[in-house]
Amino acid sequence: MNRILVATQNKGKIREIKDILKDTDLEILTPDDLGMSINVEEDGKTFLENAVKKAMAWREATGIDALADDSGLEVLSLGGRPGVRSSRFAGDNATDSENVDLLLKTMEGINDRRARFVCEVALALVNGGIISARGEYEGTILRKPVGENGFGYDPVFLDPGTGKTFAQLSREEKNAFSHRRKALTLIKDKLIAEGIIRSGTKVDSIP
Ligand code: ITT
Repeated sequence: MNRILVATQNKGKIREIKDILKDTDLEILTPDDLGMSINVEEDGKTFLENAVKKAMAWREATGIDALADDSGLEVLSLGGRPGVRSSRFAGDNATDSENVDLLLKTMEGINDRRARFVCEVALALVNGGIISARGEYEGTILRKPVGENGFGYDPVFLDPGTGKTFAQLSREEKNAFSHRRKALTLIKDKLIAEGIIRSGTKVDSIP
């Protein structure tokens, strides 16, 4: 295995995943590189179901090992919402800022601001195998957006470790410990353990 398709149409995710996997010997392709776009209905009840569904759909469409990421924000006081609906919280074609605005409005008057990002990554191999891994990262939700970097809910997600929102961190800083970093590091470990990528490929440990 020397090339994989990063099966997402979210440019923010592509930038982060490429950055996190850059220390491996994998050649990374994107849907844009193939001039392809497919619509996969994300009707799963869990991040894992949706990640597997997306990875399998892209593997079938391209014949290439496909890695999909299904992720989102779970707010404790909202019973885990927006959860699997994170990208569509404010409607099917909602922008990041519309989703953030609705989240802040929904949380007006709520003092328990605890939340976590969840990232479930699934790799659908052409040989039929599926490998998956999950990463989580806990923080709190601010009352207004701060910072310009990242994507999605990053401007309102305060990292307790650095005291900054994810949108105030550089991509390298966020990628050093994020939910996505944790999930992808576990995937890399599994691929090496199963002999799917060459040993000697650099594997970073989870901080
Ligand atoms: P693909 O299905 O093509 O991968 P998508 O954006 O629709 O793209 P998801 O269904 O997994 O992907 O939705 C993920 C949403 O969760 C994303 O649009 C953000 O709103 C939010 N999200 C996930 N990871 C995030 C992160 O690291 N920082 C901020 N928001 C994030």
